[in-house]
Amino acid sequence: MRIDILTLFPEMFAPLKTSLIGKAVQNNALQINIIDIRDYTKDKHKKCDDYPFGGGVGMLMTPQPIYDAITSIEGYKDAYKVYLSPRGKTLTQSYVKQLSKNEHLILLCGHYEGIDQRIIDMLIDEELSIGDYVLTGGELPAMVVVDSVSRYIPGVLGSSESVEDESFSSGMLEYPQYTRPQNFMGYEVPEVLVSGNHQKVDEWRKEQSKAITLKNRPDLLKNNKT
Ligand code: 4FD
Repeated sequence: MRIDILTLFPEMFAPLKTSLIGKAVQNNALQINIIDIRDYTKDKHKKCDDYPFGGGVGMLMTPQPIYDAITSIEGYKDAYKVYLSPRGKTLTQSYVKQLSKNEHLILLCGHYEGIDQRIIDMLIDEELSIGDYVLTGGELPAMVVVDSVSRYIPGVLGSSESVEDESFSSGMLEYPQYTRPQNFMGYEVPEVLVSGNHQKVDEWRKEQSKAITLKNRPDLLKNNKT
C-alpha cells in the first residue's frame, strides 16, 4: 500500500520512521510519502491561510496550495482521498479493515478552522473523524489511520500477533491477561489460568469479557450475538 500525507507540519510524522510502521516501510510492505503543503503555495510570503468569507473566528487553509499538492501526486485520481475532520464519519475497526483494501490512500490534514469547502467538493472522497473531540490539526488522526490500517497489511504484524483483534471483532472487550511471575508483590494470577483445564479457562475468559464490556461499554452488548 502507498499512503501520501499532506500537511503543513511534516515534522509531526517523525514517529512513523520508528517502531513497527518504520520496519514495514523498510521492508517495502508500506510506502509512506509526507508532502509539505507549503511547498506548493504560489503566495510570495508562503501564506497558506486566510479569513473566512462571511466572517467568523479563526483562519481557513486556502485552496490553491492544497489543490496543487494533491494533483501533483502521481495516480491521485485513482487514490482514495480522505480528509481528517471532526465532522467526518467516525473511524471504526471495520472501517479500518475496509480502508486497508485500498492500493493508494491520500490523507489530507487540516489546520486552523479547517479548509476551503471547494477542496472537499472537488477532490475528497470521504471526511473521516477518529472520534468526537477537536484537535489542533489532522496530523494525529492521520497517524491513527496509518497505524490502524497498517496492521492489516501483510508483513506488518509478526505471525504471533493476530490482525483480528480480540476486542471489537468479537463485539466484546478483551479479558484480562497475565504472564510470569505467578505471584507479583503478593498479587496472584487467577487459579483457573494455571489449572490446565482449557474448557474452564475459556469459560472464565468469556465471563470476564462480558463483565468488563458491561462495565465499560454496555453499548457494545446491545447488538451482540454471544
Ligand atoms: N476528530 C479530528 C480531525 C481534525 C481535527 C480540523 C476542521 C479542525 C479532530 C477540520 C477543524 C480539521 C478528528 C483539525 N480535530 N482538527 O478526527
